[in-house]
Amino acid sequence: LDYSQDPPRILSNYLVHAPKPFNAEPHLPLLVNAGLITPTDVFFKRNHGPIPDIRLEDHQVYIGVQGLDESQPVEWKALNMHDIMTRWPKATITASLQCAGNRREGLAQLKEVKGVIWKAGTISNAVWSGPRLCDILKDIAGVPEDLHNEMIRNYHVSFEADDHVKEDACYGSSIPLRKAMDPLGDVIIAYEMNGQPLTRDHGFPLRVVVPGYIGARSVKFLQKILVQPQESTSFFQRRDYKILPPWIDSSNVDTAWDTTVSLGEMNVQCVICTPMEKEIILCPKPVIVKGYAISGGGRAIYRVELSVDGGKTWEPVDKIEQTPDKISGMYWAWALWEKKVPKILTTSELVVRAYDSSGNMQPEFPIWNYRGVMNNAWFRVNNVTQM
Ligand code: MTE
Ligand code: MO
Repeated sequence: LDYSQDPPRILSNYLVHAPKPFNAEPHLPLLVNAGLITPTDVFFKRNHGPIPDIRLEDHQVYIGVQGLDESQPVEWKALNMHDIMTRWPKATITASLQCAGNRREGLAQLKEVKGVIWKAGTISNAVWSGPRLCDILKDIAGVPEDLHNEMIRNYHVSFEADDHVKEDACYGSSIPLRKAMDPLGDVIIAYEMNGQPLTRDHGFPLRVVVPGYIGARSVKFLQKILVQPQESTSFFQRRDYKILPPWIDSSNVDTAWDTTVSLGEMNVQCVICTPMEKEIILCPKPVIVKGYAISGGGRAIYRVELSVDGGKTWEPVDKIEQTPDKISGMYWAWALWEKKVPKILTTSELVVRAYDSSGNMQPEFPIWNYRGVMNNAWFRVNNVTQM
C-alpha cells in the first residue's frame, strides 16, 4: 500500500497513533474548546489504508439491488457527482461520528485487545450536507417507501469504498435498509462537511453519514451502494466491530464472529475533556470541568452527573448544550456540558456519567471484549496536581 499521496494534516492538533494508515485523535481540551461544531482540521481521522486520490469529474457511484436469487446478476446504475449534487434536495444534518474503538485504552489495561489503542478523543461533531439515501434508493433502485414493506424489514444496504486496505478488497460496511429508508433516520450521502467540499481525509468526494451509528458505518470514498438480503460480506461488517463474548480472545476468535451481532447504534457515552489526567492546576482558583456526552439512535442526553470524590457523591453539571435535528427532532449531535468546581484537591477523583432519554446509564466498570469496542465505563480523572 502506497501512502505517498496522503494529504497534509495539522499534526499538532492530534495524538497520532499511526501515520500509515493515518489514525489520529484530537487532544481532549482542544476537542471540547473548539465548540459544538468540530473544525475539520481538529476532527478525528480514522483510516484503514491510504487516502485515495479521486477526481470529482471522474467519480461514479454504482447503485444496484441483489434479489434473493443470487444467481441473477445485479443491474448496476451509475451516477456521477453532478447527478448526486443536483438531482435530489440537499439535506443538512449535524451529526457526531464516534469510532466504536473510542476509549479502547481502558479495555487494553484489563487484558490484551486487538486494535488501535484509542484514548477518549475518537469522536467529533460536524455539519454534513448531501442528498438523502432514501430519495436515491427510491428513485434509482426502486425501493418502496412504505416502511411496512417486507423488503424494508429484512434487507440491508451495503456500501463499498474506492480505497485499498489490507483486510479486504476495499473498505465496506452495511446498515439495515429500514434505517436507510426511515425519513427520520437522516442517512445522507454527504459531499460537504462544515460547509466545504469534503476533504480527502474525510471521504472526498462522497461519504455516507449514518447518524446515531458507530463511525464504521459511515463509509468514505463511496463507490458502490447495493441493496441486498443479507449484511455486507465485508471484513469490516463480519469480522470486526462486534462485542465478542468474554470467553473469546486471540486463541479462539474465529469461532465467534458468525454468532455475534454486528454493531449499529452507539451506546451512552460521557467523557471529561478538561482538566486532563495529571494536569497541573493553579489553585485556589475554581476549575471549570468540561466534556462531551452522546447516545446512539438519536436518543437525547438527559442528565450528566459529576463526582469529585471518586463516585461516592454526585451532583448535576451546571449546563448541557445539545440541539436536536430541526426536521426529525433526533439527537444526532453530541452534548457539551460543563460544571464549575470551586476547589479541586490533589486527592480529588473526578468521575462523570450520563443518562440518555431511555434511562440508559454508563456502567461503573469497563466491560472487556477482545476487539476493545464500545467502552463507555464511568470516566475518571485522577492525579490533578495543584500549584
Ligand atoms: N471509510 C473508508 N472508505 N475507509 C475507512 O478506513 N473508516 C471508518 C469510517 N469509514 C473508514 C471509512 C471508521 S472505523 C470510522 S470511525 C470513520 O470512517 C471515521 O471517519 P473520519 O475519518 O471522517 O473521522
Ligand atoms: Mo471506527
